[in-house]
Amino acid sequence: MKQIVILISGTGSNMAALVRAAEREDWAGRLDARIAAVISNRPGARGLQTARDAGIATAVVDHQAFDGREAFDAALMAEIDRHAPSLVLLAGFMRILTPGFVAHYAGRLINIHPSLLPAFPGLHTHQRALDEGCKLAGATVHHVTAELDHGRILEQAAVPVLPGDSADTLAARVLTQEHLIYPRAVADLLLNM
Ligand code: NHR
Ligand code: GAR
Repeated sequence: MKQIVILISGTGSNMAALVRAAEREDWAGRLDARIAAVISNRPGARGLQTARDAGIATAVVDHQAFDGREAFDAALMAEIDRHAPSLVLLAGFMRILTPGFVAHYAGRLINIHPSLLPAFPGLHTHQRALDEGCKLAGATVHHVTAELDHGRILEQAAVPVLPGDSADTLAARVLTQEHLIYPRAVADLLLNM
């Protein structure tokens, strides 16, 4: 059985969607792997409790306890590699990773980003889409490379921007689609590994 490690920083709703897909009995949409661990860089991340409730091992590697990105990434790598994962999935993970980290997981490091890449890499995507007057927004599942939010695209979903949207209402609409495309993209990847 292939192993997956998921990195989070907050709520972990995408992580929970991936866990549900791995628990599915029916073949359709099933994620054929075991979620070996959920790791957060924030000790207070709500997703840690969600993962524990699902019986999944959790760990915290607090970036604030390290002197610089290289040291943090080295500790994070050590924690991940205990599980010998086939895939490492960023799911609302909020720390930029060093080129060394990305190279170590080349081809097996995946992210979900809340915009229709290549539009709006980086942070505050929903407010930026509203400010530009975008009529469509969405999310992208992509390979992680050293250049932020620039790796090859695996899946995308678009949603309409509606009159009266705030960044929060738009984010919620995008998030419902994230929960569909992330498990699907990972399931497809696993079938071809
Ligand atoms: N690392 C690399 N090398 N490449 C990518 O494509 C990455 C990545 C790390 C995270 C997710 C991401 C996103 O989907 C991601 C993609 C955090 C920041 C950021 O600026 C930007 C993009 C993403 C995640 N983080 C600040 C930092 O200094 C901290 C912000 C905070 O803690 O709230 O690392 O958009
Ligand atoms: C999701 O919308 C995800 O795409 C986004 O944060 C949210 C996390 O929600 N990721 C980023 O903004 C990365 N910079 P979740 O914790 O409930 O999955």
